[in-house]
Amino acid sequence: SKYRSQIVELLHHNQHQYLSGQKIAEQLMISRTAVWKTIEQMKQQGFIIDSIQNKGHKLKSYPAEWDADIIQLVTRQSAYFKQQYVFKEVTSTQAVAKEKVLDNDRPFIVISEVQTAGKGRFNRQWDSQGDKGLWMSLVFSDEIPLYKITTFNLFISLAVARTIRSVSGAKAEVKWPNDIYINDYKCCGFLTEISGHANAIQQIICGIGINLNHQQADFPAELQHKATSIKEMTGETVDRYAFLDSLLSEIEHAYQQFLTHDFSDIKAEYKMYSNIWNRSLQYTEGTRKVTGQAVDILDDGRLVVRDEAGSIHHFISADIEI
Ligand code: BTX
Repeated sequence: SKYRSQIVELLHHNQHQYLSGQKIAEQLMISRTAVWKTIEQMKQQGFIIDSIQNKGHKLKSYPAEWDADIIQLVTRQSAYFKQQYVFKEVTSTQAVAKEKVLDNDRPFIVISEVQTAGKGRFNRQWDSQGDKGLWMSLVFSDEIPLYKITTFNLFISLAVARTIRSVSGAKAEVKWPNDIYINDYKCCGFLTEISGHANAIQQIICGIGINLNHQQADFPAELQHKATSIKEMTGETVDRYAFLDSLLSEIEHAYQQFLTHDFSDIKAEYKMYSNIWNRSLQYTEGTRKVTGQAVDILDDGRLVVRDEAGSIHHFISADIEI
């Protein structure tokens, strides 16, 4: 129904009270039958709406699947992202975003319920089942000098960790350069790709996968011992729309910081959120393998590791075995 998004909005903003069909009809200047039909249809789509005769309708909960109208209400608050594409199923939101970048030079968001071929770094697979997590690609569109890009992931990962902590209370930690862990289990990964020319970056396409409401048994066997979700760690179901809302505002804030500040300005906080200090870990970058302890992060984002023999190594984006 073409009134759906308006009715969703009215119910969304009046969740503490019943709205009569008459009132909705008057506000939208449509018939009461149209209101009733739309609400019936929404119920079939998974909205829980309490409808009481002579009182009206009250929204109790949202559909388990991502709903484009609600996402639009959330993203409308965004000062930066002005467009969003919501899908039930795609191969990968990152692939879709890269296609859309070709004829869209404004910032936008791609979200999908399911990804049939979710990608990690180096073409690894990202497990992205429906109704469990947030699988999203964000396209940032500004001219950015090349030298800055090595710190982008650090700003964004801090934003994701802050969001998880504030929404759920779980002690999310960043694993340099682009994962989020809770209690040494991975709950989020992201993947940053860029387009531009020799002097500047024009678009950043950042794919983020966050495990929200999986139970441990939902993960495939090979992830059982390394993956987790926020719900698994806190015992509480994450409201995906509230999470998305907070995440977008943290990310926008972090992105503005990234544009106007240096990594050195957030380095102390980043280091406090980081889970790699004071432990011996294995670092792999290309064919280079080093076992040692991380000792610092440089202002350009590179990680400094001291190996067991005492030699110092610098990494730009190593894989770290936890
Ligand atoms: P990564 O290469 O650091 O991590 C991939 C590795 O993480 C896999 O090899 C596997 O061991 C493990 N893994 C796979 N799925 C999960 C999961 N759901 N939870 C925890 N661990 C897992 C990290 O790559 C970047 C991932 C980005 C995913 C987003 S989702 C939206 C966007 N679209 C897309 O195709 N990718 C990005």
